[in-house]
Amino acid sequence: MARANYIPLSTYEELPPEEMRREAEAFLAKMRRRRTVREFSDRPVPKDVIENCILAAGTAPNGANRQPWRFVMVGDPELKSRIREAAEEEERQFYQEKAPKEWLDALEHLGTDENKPFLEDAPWLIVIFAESYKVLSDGTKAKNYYVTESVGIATGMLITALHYAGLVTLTHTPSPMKFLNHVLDRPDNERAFLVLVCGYPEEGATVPEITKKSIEDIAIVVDRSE
Ligand code: IYR
Repeated sequence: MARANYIPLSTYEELPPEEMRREAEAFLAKMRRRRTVREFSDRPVPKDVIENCILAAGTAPNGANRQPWRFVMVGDPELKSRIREAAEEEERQFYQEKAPKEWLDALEHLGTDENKPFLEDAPWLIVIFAESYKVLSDGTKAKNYYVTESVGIATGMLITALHYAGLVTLTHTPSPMKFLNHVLDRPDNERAFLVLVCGYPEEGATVPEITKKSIEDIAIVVDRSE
């Protein structure tokens, strides 16, 4: 492939240390307000808001700039019902047969089960597909790189963008997810990565009282000794 033309980095903005500190603190405060929500209102959310959040996700760093993601925005009630039905079938098997006891024990405090009404209640389901390989116009396959990492980063940015827009999300991972290819008519080179349920919280929605790990628990500092 021809080498890209290199242009000056004109979009970068350096911040004075005080502002840098303020921005980092403000961002943390905003992110600490994000909660995964399982009870959704059916209030509509404009499509252009979701599209802009998806465009923000599409700025994610990724392997060889292949941008190996597809975001299917499902707002059609009929399709949402079909997704709910198929997901609940998979989930019934998960909760009643397949899941090892250790996994069920780990989930118990969240109170999740096979019932997924949010798949119909929420105005949008964003089904994220990872493009495992690209099919060229002559039908040959071209490998994509770091697909899971790339799609994972983009998904994190999408969740952040939707939170910034004043919406709530639920990362839903029915397993297995192959049914989503059939229901949404996606080709074989795409595999469903996760379903991001998105909208307004139901009035009176509750969330589990849980804590996040401290800086000591999640960061290891390797620095020059002072
Ligand atoms: N996919 C199932 C189970 C589930 C698994 C994990 I790990 C969670 O953090 C939450 C749920 C479900 O959606 O119910």
